Amino acid sequence: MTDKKSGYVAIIGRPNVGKSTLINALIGEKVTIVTSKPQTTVQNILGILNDDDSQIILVDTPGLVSNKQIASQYKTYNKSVVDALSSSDVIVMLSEANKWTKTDEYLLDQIKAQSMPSIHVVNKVDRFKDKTKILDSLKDHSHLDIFSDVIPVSAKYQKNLDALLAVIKGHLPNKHLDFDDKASTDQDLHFRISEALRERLMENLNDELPYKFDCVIETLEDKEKVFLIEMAILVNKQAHKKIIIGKQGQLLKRIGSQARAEIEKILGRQVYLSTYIKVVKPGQRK
Ligand SMILES: Nc1nc2c(ncn2[C@@H]2O[C@H](COP(=O)(O)OP(=O)(O)OP(=O)(O)O)[C@@H](O)[C@H]2O)c(=O)[nH]1
Ligand SMILES: [Mg+2]
Repeated sequence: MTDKKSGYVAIIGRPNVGKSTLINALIGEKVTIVTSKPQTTVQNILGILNDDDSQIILVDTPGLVSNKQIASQYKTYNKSVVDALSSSDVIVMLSEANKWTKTDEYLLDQIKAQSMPSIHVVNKVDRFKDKTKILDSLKDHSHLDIFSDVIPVSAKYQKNLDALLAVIKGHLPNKHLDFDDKASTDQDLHFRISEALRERLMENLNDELPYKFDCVIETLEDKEKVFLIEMAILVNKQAHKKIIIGKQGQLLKRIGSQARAEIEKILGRQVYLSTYIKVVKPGQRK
């Protein structure tokens, strides 16, 4: 295989700024889940973008949280971000248009500690009519000097993404490819399927519940024309089971049919999905 421009690009930012949306938009395929709730991504996920002269490996990371008294769960999230930073060729820091927080400051400190090229992407510009004001407001931040470029985009509406790709490519070295040039992600199908169900559960549940379950594939049978899939949703409490099932089973039915549609897109085939809920003590979860 001949050398191409290739390398790892860590996409980092606060929870909910649109990191996963950006990766899916750049790749043109949904490789990582997106919800309206913070802390959707819980581990690093690779999205791989191949074209004639490059292989860009985008590293989706959990949203970074800066609070010192963070729960142990968030510590592992932050560790994933640090891992991604230290093993990347380029850093892309995502922030939200017209919103700069203490966590963004904290992220800057993390980036300053690294020596690789970094790009600041300002996302969700579609929310504001006057685009010039967005960049003007950033000029107040002296941090701008650590970035090679500042690029306003809308990941959701796919605006200005070509400009971002051109800048990323400009920073990548020539090397042998780490992945097949047809690959779009490093995740196996089982993981992607369980993530699809987790996404639909998170989006449909309120309050604390979006974070209190696991999704497990019990069976997956390839019947040539269709896939038969049975999945378990593991919860700690009977009360959570009741909420997820909903009145007359309506909520679970809706989640199941949304998840089925997502899984059909991943597998490219018709899917029969059945889901059930299992109450297990936390220690008994796999
Ligand atoms: N208006 C607008 N909304 C966006 C844009 N990009 C992402 N969103 C929305 O922002 C929310 C969070 O998007 P995600 O891609 O899950 O954000 P994330 O940074 O990966 O979040 P975590 O994984 O929780 O850290 C979703 O509701 C997206 O639809 C954008 O460009 N414009
Ligand atoms: Mg995410």
